[in-house]
Order: sequence, then C-alpha cells, then structure tokens
Amino acid sequence: MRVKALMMFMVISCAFFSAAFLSGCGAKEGTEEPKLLLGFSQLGSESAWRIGNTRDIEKKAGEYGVSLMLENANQKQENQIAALRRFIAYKVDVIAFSPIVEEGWDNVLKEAKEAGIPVILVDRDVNTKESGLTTCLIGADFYKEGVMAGEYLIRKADALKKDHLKIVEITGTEDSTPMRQRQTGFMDTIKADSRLEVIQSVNGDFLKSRGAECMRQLLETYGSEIDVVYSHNDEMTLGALTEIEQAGFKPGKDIVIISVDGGQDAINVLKEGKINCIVECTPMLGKTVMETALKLKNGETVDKLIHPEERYFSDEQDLTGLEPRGY
Ligand code: GYE
Repeated sequence: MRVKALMMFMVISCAFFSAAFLSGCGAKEGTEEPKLLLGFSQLGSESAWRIGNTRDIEKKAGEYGVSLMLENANQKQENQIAALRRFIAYKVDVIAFSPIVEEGWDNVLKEAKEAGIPVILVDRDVNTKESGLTTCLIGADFYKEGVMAGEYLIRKADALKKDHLKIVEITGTEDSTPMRQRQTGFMDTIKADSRLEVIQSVNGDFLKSRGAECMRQLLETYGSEIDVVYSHNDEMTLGALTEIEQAGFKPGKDIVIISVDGGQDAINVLKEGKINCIVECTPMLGKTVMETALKLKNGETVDKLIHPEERYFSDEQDLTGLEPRGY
C-alpha cells in the first residue's frame, strides 16, 4: 500500500515538476525530440514590460518548438545566478537571461563556457572582466531611448517658449543597463541646452511604489519648482502621477511628463493628456531569442548585437489609430 502511495506521489510530482518547469515544448508527445532545450532566467515581474516580455518568450518558445526551462528571479541577482547554475547542471542546449544589473556575472558565465553552453543576453547587458563569455545581446538601444526623450524635451521647451525648465529624473534599477544608458543618452542630448537643468536624480528601481515614493519626496523638497519629470519606465511614471495630482498639480500641463516603455496603461494616460511623451521600449524579443538560440544549437554564427526598431509617442502626434500595444 505504502509503495503504491509513494509511486503515485512520484508520478504526480514528476508531472507537476515538468509542467511548472518546462513549458513550450513543441514536440508531439512521444514522437520527436524537442529541437532545443533553452534555459531562460527572467529577472522579475516589476513592470508591465517585464510581464509582457516573459509572456512573449513563452509564446514564441511554443511556436518554435523549443522546450523552455523558465525561472523568475524575483528581482534578486543571487536567484538568477542559482538559476543559471541549475541550467548548467541540467545540460540545457542554450542559456538566455536578462541580467538585473551589469556586474557580478564572471564566475557563473565562466562555468557556462566551460560546460560548452552558449549564453544569450536578453534585454540587458553585463560587464565582465573576460570577454567572450556571452554570444550576443538581444535588446533595446537604451542610449537612443534617452536621446529621444531629450530631443522631445528640447522641442517641448521650444513650444512652451520657456527659458528655464527644472527637471527631476526618476531612474531605474541602479547599475542596470537601461538605467545607465537612458540617463546618459538623455544627459548627452540636453547638456548643451542652457534652458534645461536636472535638479535631482533619484532611484525608483523601476517599481510603481518607488516611483510614487520618490515623487512624494521630490514634491516635498521642490514643490512648484518642478517643471519636468523624466522617469525611466511607465510603472514609476504611473506611481508618480498619483502623487503629483494629490499635491494639487496637473500632470501633462503644470509638469511635463516623459516616460519610457509604452505599455497600454501608460499609452491610455498619454491619450488623456497626463503624460506628454513615452519613448517606446518593446518587450517582444521572443522571436529573435528563439531564432538565435536555434542558430547557436546548430553551430551557426549569430549577430553580436540585435536592437529592435523603436519609436516614441507624444502629444505632438495623433494617436487615435494606434494598435493595441499587447503589454
Ligand atoms: O523599461 C522596465 C523594466 O530592462 C527594458 O525593465 C527593461 C526595463 C523596462 O522593468 O519597465
């Protein structure tokens, strides 16, 4: 009886384990082998962007017949490192991951290299002492996004005929690629324009709650002095908007609001006139990730850097015909 119960437990837990851990297997049951076993470590679920990105990767894995081992690190680098080690132990064909920050990956990436498993960077970059530990990066050009945000602000200053605008910046996760490059791209673009002054940059960690907290503090310190908010993602922007309205200011009118991502919720708020500009960052990277992973499995060479095409949405445009964003 006991043996039977134990066997039953093993069968059920095996089924549960494979369903939870492995998804997107395109091979028909019991017939062909999956084309590829891909381990993907997602960094967390902090934003609509991130959730859209995870969904897209799962969906495309299914479409391309790729077996996906997906792990979510819940915003902790140590969880990502542990996930990569599990992928290595499991002998996946290819590893893909979105590194939460740029530093601290040398050891685990060397282990992957020694195991002969190619690694694809998705969305964000790493900074390692040794080169050649990863094969390629598939993700947005964050510097260009910062430039687009800065260029919009210059046009807005012209339109408003202002000779001085005080800017507060709410940045994404410290030491992450989008945080670094969205900041540098923006600063490089506005620095020659003497009308534009960044009075403070604060770290909002890409989270809505932190965006609200940062904005509350900024409003306490600077009050009506704030002319512009440049926020590195939609979540933090949406958090900040609530605080701005609670403090009695009209976002989009009293304060120029610039955001990044372009998820549906933020686009709706832009259409209401409470956000002035959103620079697009697309999370739909799944197709390129699958195609690249399949090439790597076949020993083909791949492009080192793949940036998706991106645009911006603003109060300068008619957005009535804009397609649903899908994230
Ligand atoms: O902009 C933000 C997310 O790395 C591009 O991370 C990504 C950023 C995205 O949390 O919303």
